[in-house]
Amino acid sequence: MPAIAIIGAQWGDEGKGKATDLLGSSVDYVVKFNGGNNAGHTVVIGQPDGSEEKYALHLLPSGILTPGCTPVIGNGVVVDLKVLFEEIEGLEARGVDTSGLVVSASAHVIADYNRTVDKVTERFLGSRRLGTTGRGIGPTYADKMNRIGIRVQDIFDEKILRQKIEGALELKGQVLTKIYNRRAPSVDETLEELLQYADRLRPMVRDTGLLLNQALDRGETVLLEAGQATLLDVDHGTYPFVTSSSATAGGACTGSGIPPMRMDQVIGIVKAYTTRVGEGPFPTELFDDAGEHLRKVGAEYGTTTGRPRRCGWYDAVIARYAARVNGVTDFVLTKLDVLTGLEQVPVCVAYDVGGVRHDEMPVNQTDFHHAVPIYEYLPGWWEDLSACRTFEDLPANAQAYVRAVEKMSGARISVVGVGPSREATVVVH
Ligand code: 2SA
Ligand code: GDP
Ligand code: MG
Repeated sequence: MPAIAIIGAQWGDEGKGKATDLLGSSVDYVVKFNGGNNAGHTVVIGQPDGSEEKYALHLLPSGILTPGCTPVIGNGVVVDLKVLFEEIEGLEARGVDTSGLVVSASAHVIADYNRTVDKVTERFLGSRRLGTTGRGIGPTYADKMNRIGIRVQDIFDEKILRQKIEGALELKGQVLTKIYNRRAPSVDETLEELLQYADRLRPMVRDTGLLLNQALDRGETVLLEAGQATLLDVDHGTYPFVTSSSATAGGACTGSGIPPMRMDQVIGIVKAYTTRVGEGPFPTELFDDAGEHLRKVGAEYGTTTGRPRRCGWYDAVIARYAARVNGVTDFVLTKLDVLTGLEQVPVCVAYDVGGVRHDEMPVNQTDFHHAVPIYEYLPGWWEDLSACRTFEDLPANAQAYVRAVEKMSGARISVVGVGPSREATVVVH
């Protein structure tokens, strides 16, 4: 399987980090193709002494934890250089070899003024805020589209870098001072902030599109790891309550330089219930004890910001939509263990919008805001699933839940997660 994309099928935090890590040992390259340090991917690795090591990755691809696998930051990513080196140092201090990391010369760089613009925009918007992670992601992608962005390759040419910063600050400086009443950094301040990383960054930088296509030519395997998820995708998500990048399978191509026809498999990661962090519509959201139960048992707190995640029941309309938008070939259904101990497990099969049944995602955003879930109730189970390793190990009602959800979701479920660690995984045949 030469090129495989791993995609979030809901609003993120489905367990993409664990899924990437699971496949990591059989792939040659793991590529992050969108987003930046807004992502939080958790990988839990069992140690020979029985203890567990937990890693939270933000900017680096999860493949960095797999010896022999080359981690790649693709052209579709926005890179905060300070965070990049902090994350590298943090992993090195824990004994992880990060020397194989490759960074695209065409990835964009998050400048100090864009972190400020992100945070003050949120404050300025007040009740209309998006609930961003405040990492400067949106303003940096806006600069990219506005053609005033700074790319990794610019860091190695001081004259060009200065010109780019001057160009960007002509606009950003006005926004910061005139609209937000903030001090804009000087050109020299931003220049100095970025140039300090040039020498350390230089050996990592490559034409990653060429590197990855040559790897595929040799028959090597490339895994493309999405940040965020389908419903947060700037085109296909719940706009404007989205992130600013292409988090879907199409984005895996544009964000890496691998053409669509070379993509062999698209794995959708989907949680056995739903969560969302930040603002925006969420039809199956729970505001009662059941939601609190999912948050507590599922440890649903932001990996990057620590924010409590909003929790709700499984939404098959969304899963079907993700299957369609991404061309999902296989789903990994994560966190089934979290549903243990419920008398009945509701699953949303369609929406009621003003008395009209919708089996597909309403194209009109206002309709989605008013969507009321139509539930089917599946019988629950009480057994602890964490030691299950085969589908047959799962209690009958958990098996039935997986099969029912599979039928509604538009693609086969190939793997089920029953705990955070690599080992807590059931392969479904
Ligand atoms: P941004 O910062 O511009 O990308 O925010 C825009 C929206 O995208 C959401 N977003 C996320 N949603 C889920 N998980 C994310 N990563 C972290 C995690 C989040 C955290 O793994 O838990 O720690 O809070 C992520 N990144 C961006 C964000 O909530 C906005 O709705
Ligand atoms: P990502 O952003 O999609 O990589 O997901 P996060 O790492 O932000 O959040 C997923 C959380 O669920 C992490 O804490 C994982 O360790 C954990 N996790 C992943 N799969 C499972 C599972 O099958 N069961 C349980 N209980 N936890 C899981
Ligand atoms: Mg996450």
